[in-house]
Amino acid sequence: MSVLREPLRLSTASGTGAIFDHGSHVVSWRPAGQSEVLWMSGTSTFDSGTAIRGGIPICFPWFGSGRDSTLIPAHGFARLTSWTLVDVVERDGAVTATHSLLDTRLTQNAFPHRFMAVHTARFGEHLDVHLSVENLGDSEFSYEAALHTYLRVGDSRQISVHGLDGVDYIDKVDGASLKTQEGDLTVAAETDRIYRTGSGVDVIDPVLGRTVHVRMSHSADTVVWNPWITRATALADFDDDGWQSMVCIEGANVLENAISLAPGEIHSMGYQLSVGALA
Ligand code: TA6
Repeated sequence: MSVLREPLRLSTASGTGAIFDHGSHVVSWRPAGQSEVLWMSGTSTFDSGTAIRGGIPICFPWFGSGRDSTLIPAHGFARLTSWTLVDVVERDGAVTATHSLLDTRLTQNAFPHRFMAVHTARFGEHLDVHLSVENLGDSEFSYEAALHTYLRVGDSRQISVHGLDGVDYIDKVDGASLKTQEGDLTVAAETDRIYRTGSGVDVIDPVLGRTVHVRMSHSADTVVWNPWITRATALADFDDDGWQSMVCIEGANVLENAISLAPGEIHSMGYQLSVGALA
């Protein structure tokens, strides 16, 4: 295990961002004129053996402990692996960092398939993230994936998440029971839900006086997580009071929405953040 070097810090007139090769993990995005949009834990470890707590972890090729709840490490190996920086390109006022990850003998132990994953993060007026996976082998495989975004908010108890009304969700803090959202989502207890939609949400934040627009492409699920008091305290790398200033809004393809890829096929999922006035 070794300590991670500094992230790649990127800056244009439209904003700044930062990304580690470890996990191809975005840890900062600050559009011009705004405060930081992503939440980072003050107690996150930055070493090669653990996942960074905050920013945008990439969960791949499974989510949590996988579809049969047996897999380790949690959320797959992608966030624990150093990706290869392919290039950094500045264009039209934004800068894009591209990383790739190929299967290795080590990944094949856990996930016996040949693949190439490519992650692009475009830092500009918007933050645009894409994760594509190509099947390089000669038989079909399936995988789960999530862009597990930690959003920084003024006070999680005062936000409302708009865009999920009428959507079915799996409530992981209530025995994975299936429920239907009524109205906007507010956070008033531990929240860990898989909403069966990828149509995007708006996070209305009266304390920071802004709305964060979350848009997704080719994601069938939206995961919403806030650990609340007890879980936050139990997690060593999570600030005890960190639950007050974050909410995870994740674009995902999990459980029966896992992606199947035939040989040579590619699937690409996208996630975009932009900041607007308080709705
Ligand atoms: O996305 C929500 C979730 O799967 C929760 O169940 C919670 O455990 C969280 O991710 C964090 O997982 P981690 O492995 O990073 O501690």
